Amino acid sequence: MQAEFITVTPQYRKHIALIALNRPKELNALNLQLMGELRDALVALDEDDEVRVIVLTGNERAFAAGADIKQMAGKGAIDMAKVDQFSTWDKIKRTKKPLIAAVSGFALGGGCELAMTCDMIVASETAQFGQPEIKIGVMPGAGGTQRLTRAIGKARAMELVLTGKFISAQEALNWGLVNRVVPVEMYLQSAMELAAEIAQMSPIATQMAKESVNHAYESSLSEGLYFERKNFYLLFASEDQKEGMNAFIEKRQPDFKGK
Ligand code: DAK
Repeated sequence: MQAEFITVTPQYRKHIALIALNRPKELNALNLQLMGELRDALVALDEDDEVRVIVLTGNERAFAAGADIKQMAGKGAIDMAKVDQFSTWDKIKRTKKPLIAAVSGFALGGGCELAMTCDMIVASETAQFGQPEIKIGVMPGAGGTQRLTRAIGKARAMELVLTGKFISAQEALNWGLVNRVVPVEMYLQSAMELAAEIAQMSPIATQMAKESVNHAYESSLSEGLYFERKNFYLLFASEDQKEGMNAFIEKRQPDFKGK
């Protein structure tokens, strides 16, 4: 089915898919339909062997200005629970392939949370990040209090969540929220360059490495190390491991097949 609020280009570059959020008039506010389309696109791209890395972007003015306030305003707690948006967000979080957010303009509330759900963030120098939910009488609901705190530390996260203030791309870089900041005309290209570097690697290894790094959030150090070790051993069952190591020994570039 054709998506209305996102555009998906499975082979934007070799092995790299691009998803662009596309509700420009509403600053890409994340309504339920958009989130469903995004979830479905990520599931499909995860199953597509030609895709190794996914870049998620918005437009120059906004990555996403948050969940759709107009859609939520009249809802009660039970309405929210029935809609169960968490299952959609959980599915997005479980994307196996590396996911890079290319952010320009506003990344606020659910928009900031969506960027943080990605594995890396490339920001344009005009990007602004924030969790302004407090200003509309609520609080972050899609991981903001947890992921922001882990990314930038308690003191800074507390200030952003309790005041709702925005930070610039440069501050986000200084605080470790984003990977790099580039001029606005370069942000998508820069995200593509990072994606292309990763797309050259064994797709099996990148997915297991991603899974292992993410495990650091959810386990004790000893559990995390155990998890990492299992994935490490498992990679020795792949043809890509043989190819990668033999290519090194034979002084040539590896040709990874994802097998
Ligand atoms: N929702 C709906 N419409 C929005 C919107 C939003 N979040 N943000 C902007 N828009 C709309 C505006 O209403 C306006 O529409 P019209 O009036 O033209 O019809 C249009 O986009 C352009 O916005 P502005 O005219 O306001 O543009 P400005 O440049 O003056 O201001 C702004 C830009 C980003 C500072 C401002 O629009 C703004 O403050 N927007 C709201 C930011 C915000 O509060 N975001 C947090 C929303 S709460 C959950 C998952 C996630 C969430 C909750 C639960 N579960 C899994 C359960 C997330 C919650 C949130 O994100």
